[in-house]
Amino acid sequence: MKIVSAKVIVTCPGRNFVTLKIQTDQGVYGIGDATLNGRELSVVSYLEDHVVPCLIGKDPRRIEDIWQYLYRGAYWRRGPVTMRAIAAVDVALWDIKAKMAGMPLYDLLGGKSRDGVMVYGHANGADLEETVDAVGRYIDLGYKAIRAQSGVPGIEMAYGVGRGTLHYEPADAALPTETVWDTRKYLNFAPKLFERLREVYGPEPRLLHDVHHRLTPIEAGRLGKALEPFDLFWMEDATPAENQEAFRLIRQHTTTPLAVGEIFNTIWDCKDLIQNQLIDYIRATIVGAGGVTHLRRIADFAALYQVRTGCHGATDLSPVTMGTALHFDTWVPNFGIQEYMRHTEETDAVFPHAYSFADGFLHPGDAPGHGVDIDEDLAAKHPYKPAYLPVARLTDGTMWNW
Ligand code: KDG
Ligand code: MG
Repeated sequence: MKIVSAKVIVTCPGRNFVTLKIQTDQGVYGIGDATLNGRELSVVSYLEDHVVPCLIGKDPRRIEDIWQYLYRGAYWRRGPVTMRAIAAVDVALWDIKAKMAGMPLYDLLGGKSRDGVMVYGHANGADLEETVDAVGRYIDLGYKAIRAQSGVPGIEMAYGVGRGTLHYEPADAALPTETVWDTRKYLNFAPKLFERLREVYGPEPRLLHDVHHRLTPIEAGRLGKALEPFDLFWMEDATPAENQEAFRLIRQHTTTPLAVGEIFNTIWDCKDLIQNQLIDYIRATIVGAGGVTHLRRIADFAALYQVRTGCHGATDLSPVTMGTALHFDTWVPNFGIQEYMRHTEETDAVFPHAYSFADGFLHPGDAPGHGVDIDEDLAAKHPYKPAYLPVARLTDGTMWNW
């Protein structure tokens, strides 16, 4: 069996997506996601110029060998561009293998460990009361877990406040939007939001919050401690994680569970965090961390330390990543939760998929493979549009972490 072609498809049904379609000499094809929000074309070039030529003629059944070939063979290891390109190939190959086996991917991975994948949705509002109402709408939709983000008094464009109720798209302009950040105002406000949410909705809903890399370790420790009475499911990305040791300081000050890793590419980004038990949830996902082959390695390592998965699932992860993550989540023994930011109808139309939502859970469906396809004719009707993520500055103009 041989790979005969690998085509990179760029489409923008409301937002940009990069998709790889690998075709075999036996008529079976597989689909992988290679989207890197705000830097999409760098992965297109990496794939077209440097990966596709190496794939033609290879046996698509040798998933592990091809993964190692692309990872070790580049000599230049890791990084978001390389690892997304590897992920796209890997996912397309798992799709092909599962289709050939006539099995949904979760069966090939080892079978179902659960009946459904608990997801969390994104509730946000311009101010505290709007956010409280938004959380209520998610509860009405059946969600068991909800991430709450709110506008902060005195901060004009706080992270996580969207323009729609179900969709939130931060990559919003042809050049980066400049936002201003004020840590003191945020630290003063955030506990009030969760106090009010518990007052209104009681102890049952799982509540999550994303700090989006804005705090120093000691500030994060202080926030975690202040949030303890409100029983958060997790506090995410409390501080940047390039220095994994930074999380020790947060840990020393709070029992609020910690999640991190949506920007991690490999096991090396979280090795110390996991083996020193400095986190509770690892947020790496399929497209970001080298596909099923590598994410499985991260999850197995995390299981040794009782760290559970919490795959990133914002709208910039295409339905191909969402579908594949759901098969992974259905199998992985140390599953925690799955993020689910809904895609727009335009996006769903370009990527027909077998997964479905019911009562707070997603189900991957039983179609052979990962269950997600691409309608190439429709994709061609949505040409690429440059769109950047915002940047953040402190009130005195200093660059900060968005
Ligand atoms: O592309 C950036 C988004 O994926 C990110 O800002 C979303 O932090 C995010 C989350 O937790 O979903
Ligand atoms: Mg996040």
